[in-house]
Amino acid sequence: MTTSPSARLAESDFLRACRGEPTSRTPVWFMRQAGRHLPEYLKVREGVAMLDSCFTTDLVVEITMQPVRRYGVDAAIFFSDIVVPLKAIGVDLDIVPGTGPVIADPIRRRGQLDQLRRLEPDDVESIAAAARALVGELGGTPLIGFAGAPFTLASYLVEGGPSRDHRITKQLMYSQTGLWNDLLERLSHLAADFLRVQVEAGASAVQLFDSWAGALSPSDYETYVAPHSRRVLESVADLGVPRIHFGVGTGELLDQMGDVGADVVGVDWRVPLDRAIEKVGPHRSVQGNLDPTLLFAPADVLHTKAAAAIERGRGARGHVFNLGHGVLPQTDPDAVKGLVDFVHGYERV
Ligand code: 1CP
Repeated sequence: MTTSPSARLAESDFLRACRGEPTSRTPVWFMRQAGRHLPEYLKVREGVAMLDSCFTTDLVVEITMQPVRRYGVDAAIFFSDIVVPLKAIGVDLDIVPGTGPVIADPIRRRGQLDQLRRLEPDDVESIAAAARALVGELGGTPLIGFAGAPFTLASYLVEGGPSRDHRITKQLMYSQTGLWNDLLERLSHLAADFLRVQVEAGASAVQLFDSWAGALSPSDYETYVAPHSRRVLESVADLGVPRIHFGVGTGELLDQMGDVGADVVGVDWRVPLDRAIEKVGPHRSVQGNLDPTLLFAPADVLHTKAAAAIERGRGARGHVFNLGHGVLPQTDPDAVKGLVDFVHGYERV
């Protein structure tokens, strides 16, 4: 019996696990599965600036497909960056090799908020075109669209670049709470608009990256961040696709990150998955959570840990296997391939 790509897509193990339905095997994909650890990525990126590549339809399609072809992962993640929608509305920023996003004029005053306007479809037409082309190429493999959550975007905008302690961001949050809320509200609309563009172009799940939310106490998360992340996730609820919500070091926040409107909660490697499942509760799936540095360990160590994660994940409504954060640039692609094959071949006990 032949089935159409859209039927195969709806019944894919990845989407089934996100919805909490039984799967034939544990689905697996990796955050940062595209990118610098792949020689074919480095080749196509030669001489092309990171942000230029994100707005070039053919490159987005090619780079998104690379890990799917090489690894046979159960989902593709759209090749882009969390700062792309900011660039698309005209914020003066760049992604500097070896550093990350750098903002020309960090946002710390009310007068600077007006530049954070709503995203119009025309701003990201080359990106939507890439998503449409990808859905055709991917067939039964789901495409995950993503955006940066308001807090994590705000951290880059306020600090001016990557930060270890988010000091200036939190200073603004505590001392100018009205400005903070207006900033995060604008960023929540931007994130929601960007997710909508990707889903309307064919993405069948979304992930909201609040990578740096783990820098917050549960009470500060609730007061200063949760209402804004909730606005993002609630405003894409009508699209009917699973919403994944992930942050690093968020062991104490997992329940709150689920409660703002996630169907799947991403878990980093610091929390055993069974403990994470208890915190997340029975109504949401989980994603994770191997330490990315295990890809540098001997295969027997890597596989023992992967098996433990799969077994712990059985207590969840659904489990999508992933790392606890992104693939590191020095990772050997053969180790990644070995892990995908191990997860796919694992017979649950
Ligand atoms: O020239 C290059 O190759 C630059 C490296 C690079 C790449 C490949 C950056 C700069 N971004 C990306 C792509 C990217 N960014 C993807 C798609 C690739 C994939 O997942 O397969 C995704 C999902 C992101 C999302 C992203 N960007 C996040 C959230 C995920 C996470 O890792 O927590 C964050 C925080 C960023 C900011 C960013 N962009 C780039 C870097 C080096 C950073 C982090 C800087 C920092 O430490 O603060």
